[in-house]
Amino acid sequence: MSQSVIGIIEKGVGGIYQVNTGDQVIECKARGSFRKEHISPLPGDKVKIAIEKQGLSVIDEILPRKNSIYRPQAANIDALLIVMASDHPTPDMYLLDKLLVLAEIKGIRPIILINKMDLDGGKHLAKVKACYERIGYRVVGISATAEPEKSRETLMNALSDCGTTVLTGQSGVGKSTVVNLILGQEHMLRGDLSAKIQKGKNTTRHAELVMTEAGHYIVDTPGFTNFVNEGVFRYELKNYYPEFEECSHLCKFSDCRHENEPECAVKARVESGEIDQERYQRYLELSQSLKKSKWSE
Ligand SMILES: Nc1nc2c(ncn2[C@@H]2O[C@H](COP(=O)(O)OP(=O)(O)OP(=O)(O)O)[C@@H](O)[C@H]2O)c(=O)[nH]1
Ligand SMILES: [Mg+2]
Ligand SMILES: [Zn+2]
Repeated sequence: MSQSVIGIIEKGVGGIYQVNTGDQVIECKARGSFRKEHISPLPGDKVKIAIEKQGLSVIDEILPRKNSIYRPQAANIDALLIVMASDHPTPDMYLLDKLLVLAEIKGIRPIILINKMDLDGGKHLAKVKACYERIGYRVVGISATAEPEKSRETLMNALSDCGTTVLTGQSGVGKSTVVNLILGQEHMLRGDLSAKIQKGKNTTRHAELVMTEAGHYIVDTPGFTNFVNEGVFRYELKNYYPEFEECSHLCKFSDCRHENEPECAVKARVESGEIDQERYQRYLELSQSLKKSKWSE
């Protein structure tokens, strides 16, 4: 007889899943029929497993998911920590807006983290705050390497009420530095070691949940260049901009896309400066790019 328990998948590589049941981490394989049903367990999934005394334990059931994302592949995400550098690399505001849309679609709370403040004395942070705090987003600034202690404290505060948090953003902005700062020296050493072992292997799609001191999970993601617009249709893109939602009921047409329509309240606010012009321009650009994609309706 096997014993049945509930746990959370922390990692899955090559069909072997590490499931944390609260008092131990158990290696499991997935029940054979998942494949036929085109379901694959993801890190972050809450699962029911059958513990086997001999051989691998088995994931029998995946409990309902709150959400799931594609890059990294993970489920039940509470917060998306969107990391940007003040400089090096040059901030990609278009990517920031796309990631905010992704968070809105998936029902994940976004937090914008500006790192490397030591490089510009906080100028970029001030610019991002001016645009994004006004529309309801949380923006925090740190210098992970220049002021590690202060930065750690800021991060701990920002993440104190977040459950599972995924870090995302361009390559080189400091995501892994931030993860190491949160987790401390021990993880860093382990991380370096496994990075050496993994060298040459493609590990980008394998998310790993790592538990913090506070008992939350944190997930690092290697930087990426091509972004996947997950499930956003062009006609609904506008719904994911909080500043548009505030006034879209004043547009002449109820299905106004705020592009070329007459008597558009959003455009009026862009002209008066109440809505950030540059972010609006990026919205138009994103809408155009969706026209060419499979999400073109
Ligand atoms: N000046 C400065 N450099 C920093 C800061 N934080 C991180 N860095 C440096 O930025 C570089 C990139 O940091 P990583 O943590 O590897 O960046 P990443 O986002 O994980 O990059 P990918 O894994 O490629 O996506 C490293 O050389 C860090 O030492 C900071 O606050 N200030
Ligand atoms: Mg990294
Ligand atoms: Zn409009």
